Amino acid sequence: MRVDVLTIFPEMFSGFLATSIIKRAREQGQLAVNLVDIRNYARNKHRNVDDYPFGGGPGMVMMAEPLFLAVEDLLAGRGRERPPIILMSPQGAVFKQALAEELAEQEHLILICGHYEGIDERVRQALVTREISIGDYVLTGGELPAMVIIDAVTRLLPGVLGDPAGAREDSFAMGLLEYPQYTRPRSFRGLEVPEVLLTGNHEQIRRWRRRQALERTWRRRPDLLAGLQLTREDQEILAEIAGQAGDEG
Ligand code: 9D3
Repeated sequence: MRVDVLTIFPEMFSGFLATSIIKRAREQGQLAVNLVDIRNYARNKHRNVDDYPFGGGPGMVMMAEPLFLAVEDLLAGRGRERPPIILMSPQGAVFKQALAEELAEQEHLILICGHYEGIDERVRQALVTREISIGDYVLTGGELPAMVIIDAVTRLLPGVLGDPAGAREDSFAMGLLEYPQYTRPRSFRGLEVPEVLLTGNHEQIRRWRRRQALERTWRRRPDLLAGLQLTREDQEILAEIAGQAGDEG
């Protein structure tokens, strides 16, 4: 996958791109990230890419032209290809695992990181094909959200994670939070590993983990349970959990 990132702060990406799984994906040719400094497409000698809002009001607005020129440059000579042009924006749809999976199927993405108080509306009107937010909190710009998208999408690309089951079998893909995990030693500062995990009884271990995952999800993220197709066994376990929680008062 190729990802073009339009930003006025390309240096923010260097640590991210040079680390761990993202670094390896780039080295293995599964991911190519092209950072485009929007200022390279500014018109004036000060390289301004923002201006005062028509109608007055506080703050500055990111100008349309540098963004149009940058995207046109990226698409020049690439035939009929029309990659998604995604604006990172607090007004976008909230990013979810399902959208990460959808984006991972694309050959090419263009991500635009906004800044200042806003962006000229004509960018949305005539350039952008979708807008994504990463959640309901206020950041200073779209760079961290762009890295979140790249991170979530890259680990879904074929061959990026060693274990092909690993990418899809984790909690959000499965719809449940994860069960507790332990490694050596069995006893740490008086804190013991649950006995069942030491028995070697794989059926009992499977049931214990399923119960833990269900109980955690029920207590912490009941909203996730609502969207799931639960098996008969899951429904029985949940009834047990709800009964015990009722006893606890
Ligand atoms: C002072 C301007 N704000 C008025 C309420 C709007 C605003 C514009 C731009 C607030 C934050 C930002 C910068 N944030 C992003 O560009 C952004 C973002 C975010 O802040 N939270 C979650 N997801 C995203 S995606 C892009």
